[in-house]
Amino acid sequence: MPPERRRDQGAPDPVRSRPPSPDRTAPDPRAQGGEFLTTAQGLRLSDTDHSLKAGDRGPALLEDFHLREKITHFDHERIPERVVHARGAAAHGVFRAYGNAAPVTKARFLAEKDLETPVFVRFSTVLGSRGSADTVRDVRGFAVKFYTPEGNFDLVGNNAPIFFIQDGVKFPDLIHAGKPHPDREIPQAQTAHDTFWDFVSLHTEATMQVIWVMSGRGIPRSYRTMEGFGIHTFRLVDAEGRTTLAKFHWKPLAGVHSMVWEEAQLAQGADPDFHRRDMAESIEAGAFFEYELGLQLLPDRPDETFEGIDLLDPTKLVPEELAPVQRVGRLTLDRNPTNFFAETEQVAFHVGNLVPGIQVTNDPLIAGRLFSYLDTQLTRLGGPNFPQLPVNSPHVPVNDNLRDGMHQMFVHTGIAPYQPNSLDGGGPRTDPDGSGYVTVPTEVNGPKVRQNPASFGDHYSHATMFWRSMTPVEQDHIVEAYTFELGKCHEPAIRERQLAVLARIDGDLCARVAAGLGLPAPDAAPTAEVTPSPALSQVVSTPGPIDGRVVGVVATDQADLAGIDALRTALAAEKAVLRVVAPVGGELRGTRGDLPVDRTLLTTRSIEYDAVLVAAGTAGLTDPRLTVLLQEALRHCKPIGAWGDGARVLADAGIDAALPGMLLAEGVTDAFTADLIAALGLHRAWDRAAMLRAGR
Ligand code: HDE
Repeated sequence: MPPERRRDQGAPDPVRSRPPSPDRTAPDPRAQGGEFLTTAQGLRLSDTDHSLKAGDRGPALLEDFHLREKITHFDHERIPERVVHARGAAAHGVFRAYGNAAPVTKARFLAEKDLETPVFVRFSTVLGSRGSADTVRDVRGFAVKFYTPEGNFDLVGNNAPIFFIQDGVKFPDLIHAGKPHPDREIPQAQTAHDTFWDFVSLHTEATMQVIWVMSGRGIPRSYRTMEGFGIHTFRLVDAEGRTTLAKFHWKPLAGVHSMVWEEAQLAQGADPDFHRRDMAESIEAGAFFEYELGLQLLPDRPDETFEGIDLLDPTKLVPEELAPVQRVGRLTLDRNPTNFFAETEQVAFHVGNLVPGIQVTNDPLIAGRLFSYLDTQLTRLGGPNFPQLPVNSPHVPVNDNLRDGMHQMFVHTGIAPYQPNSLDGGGPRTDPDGSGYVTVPTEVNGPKVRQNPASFGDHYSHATMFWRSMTPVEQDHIVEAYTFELGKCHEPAIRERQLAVLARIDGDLCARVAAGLGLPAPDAAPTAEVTPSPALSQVVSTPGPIDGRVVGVVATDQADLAGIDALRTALAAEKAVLRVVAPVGGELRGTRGDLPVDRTLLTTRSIEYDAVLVAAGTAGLTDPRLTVLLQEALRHCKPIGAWGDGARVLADAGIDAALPGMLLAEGVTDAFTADLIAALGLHRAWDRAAMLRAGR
């Protein structure tokens, strides 16, 4: 027990604006309240629109404490954005353990069946500033804070199982190369520029992470359709102290799906908040984001390798075919933050936030991170007391001997914030034998050196495995991405050097990129013998769920509004959304009721839809913007369809109805709806891509 306050001591009364309530929709007691506008000191204001002046045409007076407080606070509203992962969006949720992880870890949030742990998850891009676009080609952060009964555990991961560097000391080099050029501060939020490719073509341990970002994984369709990874190998500890090495995975229940590059680029302009909006609107509509947490379990052997893969090398993954991902719990994101700044901006993740049963390994990348995350918050959040912010506070009692500092919220009692003490009853005490965190002893020895193990020298074999695990359409996307990015580099030497790197991955990949750049392909370099890992491919052959998918239906006043209504109901049952697109806003006035227009041809763009349909009754509607919308949907391999005479609109826009992924029917029948849902469940009609390229 913490020491009592002495009789002669007082502390500020913990006055709240509102009484606490267990009801989630009730006002947050930490929020401000009261009917009247006040100063920060609680003084009611009678006017906030005029400064205090000497006469109505006279000078403003320094005496105006309200003016000075209001402007001073405003001047300090911004805090430094994150140096990386500045652009992000977050949600609250809950993690429910299946309990099957108990044999390998004593961490309660994993081991106790059906235990529900509150979580806060922040998704992000890495390179862009806070105001940059969501759909840039980049790695995505996938940071999860579990408010467990044993304190906070943070799984600060990415949507990739590997990283660019093997050692934390290289992180500033990587980020300096990826960020905008220091002289003109361009380009924003992208890697398609000289300094990035200069660095990665020289620093070839990045090769696997680079090919991963050049694939569809670099441009996810939604945060709900991407995997997450802890990347590093962790050491799990069971109740008896036995250890198992493990890699953490998040498996999205909605499947793994991406945009195509042209679509991602268009979205950067048409809706820079694309992913953020998708998550907020879906959660608001009850189409929650869901993932399963998976573990790859690997024996904890002295050499820390598995099937020849060095588990301390964060540029290597363990193929799922060799070590299956065992699902140990489900994450549901079901609540939007109340205030972006207080929660999403102020959340502070840290890879060192661990709980009993989970330890780090000697991966040299995590070593750098263990230092960095605490350190960066001192600048970003202005002092060492950021764990006291509501979003960062653990949901268990805290009794540390940390004292004072900027923005101290605790009013500590006692006089002996040190151990050992006798003056505060000896407490707070450590708990070495009970539930306290104990590091399992592991052997370490060796000379003090600045060097890597020899196995870290293999920079290409996993990139080769990745390339050879892709389907042809995924390979096309990778070729296109490298060709785009290198095509934006001005220094010929950089393009040539990167082609030499590609030659080490695969001769065909290299030749195709070289052809696109108009450069000779370097001589084929010997590539590794690899076994492909089909689990790395995203293309599915059976339809998955369509939660959160958006269907645009083009309509006019004469359209079959009843058919649109029926379709909307069928899609809503699958937690998908229908949006009516019309030439002008307002409502469509049909003979049997009205239908609100969600978007006009002026306010929409194809990127908003996973499928586009044209309703019956719209024949004759031609508009260049509609042609662009349909042609883009066509190029991006989205399902396109029409019922009734809507088919004529497709024909007028030059859409070949015989291509794959086309849905035509006389009316909105059950079969038409089922075909649409199945087509959305396959994500894209990828077969169309090759036919379009072949000139059809
Ligand atoms: Fe981070 N990283 N990182 N990182 N990282 C930060 O922490 C850093 C790395 C990741 O939504 C910063 O609070 C170093 C790998 C995510 O708030 C900073 C190194 C992985 C987020 C930092 C790495 C990540 C960050 C910036 C090399 C995937 C966003 C602001 C040793 C496993 C968390 C902050 C959020 C954020 C440093 C490498 C993921 C500066 C030094 C590998 C998801 O501390």
